[in-house]
Amino acid sequence: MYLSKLFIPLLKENPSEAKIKSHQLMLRSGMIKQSSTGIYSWLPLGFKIMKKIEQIVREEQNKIGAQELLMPTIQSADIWKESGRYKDYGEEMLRIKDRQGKEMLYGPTNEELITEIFRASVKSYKSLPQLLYHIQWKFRDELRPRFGVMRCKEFFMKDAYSFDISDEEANKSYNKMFYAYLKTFKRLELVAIPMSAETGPIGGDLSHEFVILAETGESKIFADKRIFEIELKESNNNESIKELRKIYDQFYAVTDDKFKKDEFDKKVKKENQLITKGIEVGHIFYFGDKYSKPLKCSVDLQDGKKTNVKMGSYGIGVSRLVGAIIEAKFNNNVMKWPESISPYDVAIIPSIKKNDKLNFTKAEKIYNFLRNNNIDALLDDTEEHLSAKFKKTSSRLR
Ligand code: 5CA
Repeated sequence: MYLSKLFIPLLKENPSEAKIKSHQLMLRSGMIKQSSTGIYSWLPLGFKIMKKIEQIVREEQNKIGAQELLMPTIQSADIWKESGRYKDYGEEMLRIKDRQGKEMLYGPTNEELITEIFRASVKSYKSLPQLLYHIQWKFRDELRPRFGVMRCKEFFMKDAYSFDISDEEANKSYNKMFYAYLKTFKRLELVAIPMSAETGPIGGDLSHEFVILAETGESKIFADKRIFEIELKESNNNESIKELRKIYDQFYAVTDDKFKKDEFDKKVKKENQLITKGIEVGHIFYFGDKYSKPLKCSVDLQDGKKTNVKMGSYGIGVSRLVGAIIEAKFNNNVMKWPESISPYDVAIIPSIKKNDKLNFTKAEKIYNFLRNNNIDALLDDTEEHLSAKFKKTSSRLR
């Protein structure tokens, strides 16, 4: 891409509504544009980064055998009535009617829809375990959308769902996801700590929030510092992944809704206590038959009996991650992108004088060579002074 052609509507000032760095920088560098409260358009630069994050998330899901599909954003209210959540979800759900007056909604999550898909075809234990996921827009009519893409109404989420025949088998699926999450965040150069958390409207009694440390985070966290030192070892089978989860579970790490001071003081020595703030970038849940029971999603077992499938769901905030990575890594008003998701691989910044095109021609040669070798390059073809160009282009690249 030639810098002069890049569609990148820069803002000179910080918009007054932007209170945190990531929101300010994303607006100012033309990554996003607010369309209405809590709803954003993703402009080329922001979109490119989000797509790279999405791809890393996808690759790590595929590695543990999860299969990608795509469910629609608009869902029928009927299945939500079957599960009982149509009423429970309250005002956060955007409800709509089609021209026939049929009740529809913009999906805030997909437990019901995936269960409906699953129950329609899977009848035997032989088809289990199964892991399915999609990466799709969600809508939640948040009471107080804020901090740009961090808490907005329309956001891009990876949500996966596991189906097993027993709690024991389901625990293996849960652990696999736990591991895939650690790997995903590591590739994004983030230290995301799994923390015991409340399950809220998703339900169940086992859940971990993956939280990265950031002053501007909305989650208050209480942890044993030593959890940050755990080394992520390659784990290729159920046993080694189970061991890894055990290591994490040894250390106290909870969000404020699960925090109990007595327990914290008892389990964690004063010098290891860490009380700080973080951003929730992922959340995994195990809820057994919470959805399969009301939605009558069962399979035949070997002995002829039937059982409701045991399910879990696993979310990653793909669009939130763009803001979260900025929050975790920015320095002096400059966004710092991990190499794995930087918008361009290489920036070519030649010194170009008005009547001397030699440098530019050389730079273009390199640019074309890189492009022909599938290396995404940005060529600064503007005639500004070299030092100004370095500052501008390299901050965009990083
Ligand atoms: N069904 C489950 C798992 S698939 C679920 O919806 N979990 S969740 O509610 O915790 O959302 C998953 C992730 O989406 C969160 O960890 C967070 O990173 C992201 N997320 C949730 N709400 C928002 C929001 N309003 N704006 C941006 N990202 C959000």
